[in-house]
Amino acid sequence: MYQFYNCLLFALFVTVVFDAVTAQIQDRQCPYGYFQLDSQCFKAEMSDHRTWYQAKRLCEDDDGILASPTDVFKLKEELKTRYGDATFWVGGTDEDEEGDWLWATGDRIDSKYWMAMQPNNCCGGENCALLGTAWTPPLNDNHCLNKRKFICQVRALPPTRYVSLV
Ligand SMILES: [Ca+2]
Ligand SMILES: [Ca+2]
Repeated sequence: MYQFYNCLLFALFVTVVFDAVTAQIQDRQCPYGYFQLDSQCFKAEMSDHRTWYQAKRLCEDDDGILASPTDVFKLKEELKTRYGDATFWVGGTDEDEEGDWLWATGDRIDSKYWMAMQPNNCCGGENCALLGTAWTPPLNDNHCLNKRKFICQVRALPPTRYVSLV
């Protein structure tokens, strides 16, 4: 009888640990430090101010891209909730052809995301997209060599279902 209870307790213990570990891994669809929006993962660099080019390279070093969200409004709201009013480099650029704005994914930037009177290619040329959480709509073109906060993006991974306890 004593052994039976020991077995039962052990089985219960294994079940609880297994569930806990599985739940943790299933929730973790984005790499550490990234938050999830739909099937995309984003990370805000709040203290590391960089030029657009440096930011792009740092995101690529992390196997990602400068943020090129499918829904800019949704990303803006999430960033505002998390960090308040701030501006960030995102992955849009018209460097290849003036006025032809593309995300890092190659998709065209929808004109509904630009602030009024933007993009204006001001002041000797602005070829990089800046997202402002206080702006509606949230995008403005800016000079690429300005040093700013930035947002990296990677793809969310499907949840891992198999967990080995040994
Ligand atoms: Ca431009
Ligand atoms: Ca501008």
